[in-house]
Amino acid sequence: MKKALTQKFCQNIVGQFRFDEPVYVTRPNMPSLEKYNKYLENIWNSAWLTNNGPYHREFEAKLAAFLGVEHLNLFVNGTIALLVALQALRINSGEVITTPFTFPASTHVLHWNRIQPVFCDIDPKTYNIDPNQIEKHITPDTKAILGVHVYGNPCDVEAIQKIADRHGLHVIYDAAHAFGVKIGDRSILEYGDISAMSFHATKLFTSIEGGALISKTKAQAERIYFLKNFGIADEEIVIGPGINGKMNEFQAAFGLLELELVEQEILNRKALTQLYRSLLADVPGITVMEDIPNVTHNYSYFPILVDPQEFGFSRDGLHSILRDCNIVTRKYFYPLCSSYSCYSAYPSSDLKNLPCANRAANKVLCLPIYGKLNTENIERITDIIRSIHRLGRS
Ligand code: T4K
Repeated sequence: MKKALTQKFCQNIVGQFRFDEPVYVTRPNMPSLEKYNKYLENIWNSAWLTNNGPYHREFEAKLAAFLGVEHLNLFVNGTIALLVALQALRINSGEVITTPFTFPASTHVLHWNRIQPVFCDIDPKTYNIDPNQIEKHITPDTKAILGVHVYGNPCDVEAIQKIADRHGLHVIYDAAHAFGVKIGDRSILEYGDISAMSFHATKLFTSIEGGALISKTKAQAERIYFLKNFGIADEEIVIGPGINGKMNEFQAAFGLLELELVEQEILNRKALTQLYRSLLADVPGITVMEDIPNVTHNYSYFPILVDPQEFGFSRDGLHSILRDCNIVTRKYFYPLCSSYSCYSAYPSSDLKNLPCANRAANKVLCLPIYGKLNTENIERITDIIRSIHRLGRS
């Protein structure tokens, strides 16, 4: 009886609030087609399509200046960039301590480099690898720590570096979510040995597909440059087993145009984040993330945690009713990487080792956020969430 009533009220919510067009978790901030066409014409006329072309060089220089970093290499996507980061540091055996609360790519690149991922629990506030849990996982086979700045929230970079220095380990950051993020005046990309970025279409800043590695030294940057081009140093010298990780001219041109838009995009997302936070503040069972002092955030995601007891519905229940209302939320990052069948047999994948990560994965839901969403959209989405809560408590 209660189930039937709930279903009926659910239908009422859907009937009252459903969006005609899907509201996706994110949308790329498209540049002007007219401007892109000019770039296309130039690419066509020059017939220079890839291999460090003029737009590639221009984008690389402008992006490095924009991000305030010295050594930046563009890549075709973020996954290949991460794969090459490990090769650049000659990490291709042993163990790397990492987080299970991330996109599959962060763990798969370890496997592809013949490294065993060792999963470490996360900090319940930032959802990033918890430095207090790292040292217990260090063994003679440990080569590095791979942290992910999830949702653009910085890892505890100082604590991680201290551990790495104490044990002679490399530090790599997956900064796929962290475009433009700073700690104080310093780019988040300057921490660790190498940081990897993603410019996929779903990212705050996109070059369709794309990525970059930010490294510490000129020598490292040079090695990365060779490795992403099959290891070719010149026509007759191959320095090592490289791969094809090059960004092409079409991506670079898109990236150049996105650079003109990204600051406004961050401002728009910041305003939407603040609105979400204020409108969700009084909804029991919904926890939002707050800004971290001294950090410049990029507001690339809007994750909430759903407490089923207080909210009245589980995260999955909320996800599914929102989907019926044509709102496409995502469970970034459920399931944990440690739960995939390819990794679940590792001792560190035991859920007893990962209580915070497991809790986050079971409760988190990323709500739609992108610059073109407007105030009314956010008000309507939060109205729906409030109505679902009332229904759950009735
Ligand atoms: N490390 C981390 C921490 C990452 O999050 C990622 C990628 C990587 C590494 C690897 O970087 P890349 O190799 O991808 O450069 C998406 C992206 O495919 C993935 O790049 C991203 N993380 C991840 C968080 O999200 P899906 O499977 O959720 O994408 P999809 O196709 O469901 O798209 C989500 C929504 O975005 C759609 O509902 C609508 C919108 N969308 C998507 C595309 C592709 C558009 O509006 N236009 C589009 O072209 O993985």
